[in-house]
Amino acid sequence: LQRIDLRPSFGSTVDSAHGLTRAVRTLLPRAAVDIASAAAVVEPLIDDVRARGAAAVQDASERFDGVRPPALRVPAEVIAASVSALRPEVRAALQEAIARARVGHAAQLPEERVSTIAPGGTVRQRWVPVARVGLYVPGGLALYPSSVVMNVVPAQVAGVPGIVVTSPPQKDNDGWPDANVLAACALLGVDEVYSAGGAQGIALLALGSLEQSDADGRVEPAVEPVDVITGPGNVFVTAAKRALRGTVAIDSEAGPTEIAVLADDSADADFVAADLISQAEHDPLAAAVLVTTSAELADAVEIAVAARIPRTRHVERITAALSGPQSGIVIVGSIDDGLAVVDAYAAEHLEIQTRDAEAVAARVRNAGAVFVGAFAPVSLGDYCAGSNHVLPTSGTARFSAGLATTTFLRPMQVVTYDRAALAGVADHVVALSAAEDLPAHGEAVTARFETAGASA
Ligand code: HSO
Ligand code: ZN
Repeated sequence: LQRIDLRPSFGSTVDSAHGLTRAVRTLLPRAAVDIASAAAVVEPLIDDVRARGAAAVQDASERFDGVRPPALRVPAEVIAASVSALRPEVRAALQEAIARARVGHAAQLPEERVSTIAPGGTVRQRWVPVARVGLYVPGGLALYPSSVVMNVVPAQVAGVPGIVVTSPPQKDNDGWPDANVLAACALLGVDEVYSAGGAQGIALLALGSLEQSDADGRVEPAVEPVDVITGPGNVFVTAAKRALRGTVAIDSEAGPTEIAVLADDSADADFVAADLISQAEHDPLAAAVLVTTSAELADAVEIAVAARIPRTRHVERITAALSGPQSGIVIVGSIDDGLAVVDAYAAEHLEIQTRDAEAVAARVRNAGAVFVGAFAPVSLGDYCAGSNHVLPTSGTARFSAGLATTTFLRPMQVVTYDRAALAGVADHVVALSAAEDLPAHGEAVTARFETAGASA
């Protein structure tokens, strides 16, 4: 872990009003992925799915995944068999994760409110779920049943009636998606699952497919397009989501995982070390950042990290992530300066391990999610805290949020005015319509008060 001492520059060359965000981006640069060059590859694939539907998806699976799924839609028996094959402790853990996430996400449901604008005139604020969402579950390094939970639960709590999952066919599972992913779908009550990955899987969700029969005369049922697509994927998946945005809504693009820890000298160095390592485990490009007021803690954390790494499994990935330019230990002169640094960094996950941790956490502005105190590690949030683990990366926590029930809800205003309420504001509508040279707008109001057409 590189050491960055910001104490000398704070207040003289940088602070939160003068270049701190830019300085932090330069000192701890996040990895960038080149999506643009994948766009040329995915466009013809999308066009093919648009023209030929399921057959095009199946052809692309054969070409890119090396296996042609027996059918696009995973049969109910295959999904049921995956649940039976699930190890009992994993099944129990998934069920607990689902139950806790349901509680945590129920609190995100916005209230329906009615505002009385004038006597007899109201605006009702409704929150309407989208009809259909598609969740993409990757099949490679980031094959996480827990992510199925984190994507499906908020959609269910929002009241989305149609929830669909697609995931790449696996050669070693007879061309069906990974068995744990199928089992997670079953435990969540999702029964519409497709064996399709990559850009073709995204195109299938966004564009749908008409009923068709394959070369053996087997009928592939129609697939209704979805309204929202969520879930991470490789560069081709991301390029396809970008290309189809507008046809559907998409979630924000997930970069490598990040953890920042804001700690003072009261923090337990071994806890901090374990937490930095836990997220470094995801990816050699993962970022792990400690911001601390204590040089002694920084030393102790480095010793604890060095002691822990050889005792864990993914040594190479972790070593690469912690020694990369995206990771490091930042020394600051005060908790106030530390807060300025973590706000400028805008981490996906931020832990507060300080005295008065709750009071410090309450002052954080930019983070995907905040974990308060010594006993709320990020890995708790990854699985069983009741919070969501799909969170904004790459500094996008400055302006965006993690997956939530509101991702799947749209505010819809419902306007109800009676005759008297309209009469009370008619002159103003007429005046504005005249000012915009749109007199028919005003006439739509005055028509209601002309004696011939007027009703009581
Ligand atoms: N930390 C990851 C989520 C995850 N961790 C899934 C384990 N499984 C991104 O927030
Ligand atoms: Zn994780």
